[in-house]
Amino acid sequence: MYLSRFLSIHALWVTVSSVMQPYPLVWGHYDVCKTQIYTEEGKVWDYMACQPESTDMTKYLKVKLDPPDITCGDPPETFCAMGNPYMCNNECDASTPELAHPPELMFDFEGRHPSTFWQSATWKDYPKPLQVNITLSWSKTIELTDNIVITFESGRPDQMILEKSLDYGRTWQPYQYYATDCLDAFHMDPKSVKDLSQHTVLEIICTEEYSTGYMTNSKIIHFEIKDRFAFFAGPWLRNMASLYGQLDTTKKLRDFFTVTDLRIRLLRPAVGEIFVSEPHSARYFYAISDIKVHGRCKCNLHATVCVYDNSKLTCECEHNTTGPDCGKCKKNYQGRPWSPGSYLPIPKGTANTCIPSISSIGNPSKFNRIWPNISSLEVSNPKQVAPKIALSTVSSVQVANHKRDCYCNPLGSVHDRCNGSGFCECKTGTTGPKCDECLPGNSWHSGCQRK
Ligand SMILES: [Ca+2]
Repeated sequence: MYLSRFLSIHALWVTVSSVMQPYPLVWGHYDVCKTQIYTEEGKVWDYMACQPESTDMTKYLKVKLDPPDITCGDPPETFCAMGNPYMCNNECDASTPELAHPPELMFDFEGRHPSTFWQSATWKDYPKPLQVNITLSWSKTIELTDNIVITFESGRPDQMILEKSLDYGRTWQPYQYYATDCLDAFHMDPKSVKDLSQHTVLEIICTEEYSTGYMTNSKIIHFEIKDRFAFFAGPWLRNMASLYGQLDTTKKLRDFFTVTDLRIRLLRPAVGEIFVSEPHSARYFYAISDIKVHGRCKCNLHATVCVYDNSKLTCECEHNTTGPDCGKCKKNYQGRPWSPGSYLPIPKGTANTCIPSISSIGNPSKFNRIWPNISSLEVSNPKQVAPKIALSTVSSVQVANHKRDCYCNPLGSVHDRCNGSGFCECKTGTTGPKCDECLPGNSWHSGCQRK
């Protein structure tokens, strides 16, 4: 049975690695969860923080359009070519494969000519707005590791919002606004990601960079993940230790790059003129040839493998953790509270392994096998371990580990490590276990400042 399990994991790796597009500059460590090392006690496991490799996440998503019947071709209609409003004899017909433009063509292999693309119906109901929501769902928390790139086959929309959800689509937050005129469309001053800094990186901006409309050759819209990473890791993302340190201690920053769903809200197509030309609705529609989303399953630094089975992504949890995101300790391994792994110290991080529950330590041979460090530290003869002694043994190890590996947000905490009691000492106006949250009346600018 063990062999077949090994083979299935091995087979999975072969499959996964054959489709992976590595981004070595962005990530590259934390690819091993444990190794065997030799000590005086014999062979024992040495545990490390670990995460799945970054990959193309569009293979694992479900796409939903709203309104559901917004795709062109039912009934068949004609539309104008991109960039040429006078060439209007192109056809969309959902019942003819060569003339159909279904949503899956946003995620197929690109690189061929002509491109394959999804297309909406044209703006026949003008002046009623032509609006489409495209929702991408993973049913799993994922961490974005590279820019989201949307390639339009028509002009880029005049108004669009990219949104994210962290709770499987129940609530949504804007990620970025896009418009030809931010002030007019969203009452926001136009900004570029380059105007942001380490301290304003979480600000939601409206950009006019990607909306210069109808008659241009530019087709691409970015949501700039890498530029945001670069505020911490430098322009070529060389100082990853700095980014990892920040992600470790600042929950809001980590959450910013984490999603379960993305939603592209197309609010107004490219028109390229001040007034929309009503008789020419065949000029106005949305068409998208490609969407790129790179990321990894969020496994809380407790897994390197994420399995796609039955249309569902699940972490293959190590470190005695379990759950789709390795978000809790396995039964009988609740000897201390669950904790995510930590990127620190660089380069191996800290596994924060779940340890056997007190009640399960009554079986000394099991206890010794699973948690050898405790026996080597404290118990000279494991066969004589009584439950009462085991309790104090576990708690002393727990505190020692906690102190050694306990990091605080250096901007919000007096020291960058915990104090002797295992707590971060937060500066005035700052709170949270890592001192990365502001008390009411304060806001975050290089730490919490009074508003
Ligand atoms: Ca395509």
